[in-house]
Amino acid sequence: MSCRFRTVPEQREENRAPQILTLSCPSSISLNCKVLKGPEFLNYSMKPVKNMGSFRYVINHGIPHDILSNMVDVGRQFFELPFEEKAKYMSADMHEPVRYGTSFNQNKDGVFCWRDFLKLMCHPLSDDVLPHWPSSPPDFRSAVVSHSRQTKNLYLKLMKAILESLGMVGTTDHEDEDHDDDDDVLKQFEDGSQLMVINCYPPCPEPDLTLGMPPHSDYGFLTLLLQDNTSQGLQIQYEGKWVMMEPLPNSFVVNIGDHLEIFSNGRYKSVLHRVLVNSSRSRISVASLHTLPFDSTVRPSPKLINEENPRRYKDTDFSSFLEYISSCEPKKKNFLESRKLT
Ligand SMILES: O=C(O)CCC(=O)C(=O)O
Repeated sequence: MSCRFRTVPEQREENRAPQILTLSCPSSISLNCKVLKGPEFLNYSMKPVKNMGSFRYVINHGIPHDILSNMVDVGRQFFELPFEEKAKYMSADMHEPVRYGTSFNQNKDGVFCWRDFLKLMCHPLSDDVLPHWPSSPPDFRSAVVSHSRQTKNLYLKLMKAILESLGMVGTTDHEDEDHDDDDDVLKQFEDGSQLMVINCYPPCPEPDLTLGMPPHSDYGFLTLLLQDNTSQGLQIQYEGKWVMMEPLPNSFVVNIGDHLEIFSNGRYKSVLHRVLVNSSRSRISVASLHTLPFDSTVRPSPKLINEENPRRYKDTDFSSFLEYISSCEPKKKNFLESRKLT
């Protein structure tokens, strides 16, 4: 076991067996079949808001398989390093661009979760940050840089389609139309921030008594989550039940985050999710979290506010989020709740 803080709690916080519903046919978007050309994606992307709970996989995304498998491999190798080597990256300061830690929020969690993590700021990636990334295993940095570039591109494609579905940029079906304003909208996403979180859930002797991560939603616009192919763990809440998100080969789970819910004035809903652990093998996942530049204000787009749809959320930014999670134990969607206008 990699981290020194671990003991299994006497009972899981939600003291009951999880309700598990496994989807045999997950909702997914194939980027191969012109789904990103406006209307088809519009149907797909609005569907979750109406009746699916806002979750899906992305398959056929075009990212080479070896980039994904290298990413999982270097992540696993990092967590297999001696504790003293990993401990070099430990910090209680949430602002550190590279941070190794345990649990969900080790400064505040009353009961620790069965998880170790490494967080890396990937965009902007200034020259002074990269030398602080782990240099072991030897191909760690190159694998993470390749993965982060590819996931950033995929995120931008998905965001463009989501903006089309919200009527905020023109659809790619009408190439002859003037799309100058669209470039300004898209630019803020291109310049946006990206954080990579590599998670390791070691085998747990009493998996029914703990969680890898408690129920939470992510702060950003979208999270692209890569799961290793060997074991399941991620569950998403759908109609009050926990749905197991099976690891599909070469896929990403796309989780809608709080910032997209706020920006879309509630048309997209952020996804509550949690992670179960198991007793037989460690599980690796790699979450790539994307939002606007760190110093930007996130607010409901004025284009989506009118008499019928009044503004539903307050302004927010990344530093208020960090302040919030530094000052209290994060629970479920409590940060998002704090941004809601009553
Ligand atoms: O490990 C997983 O499957 C999910 C990780 C996650 O929820 C996160 O990093 O925010």
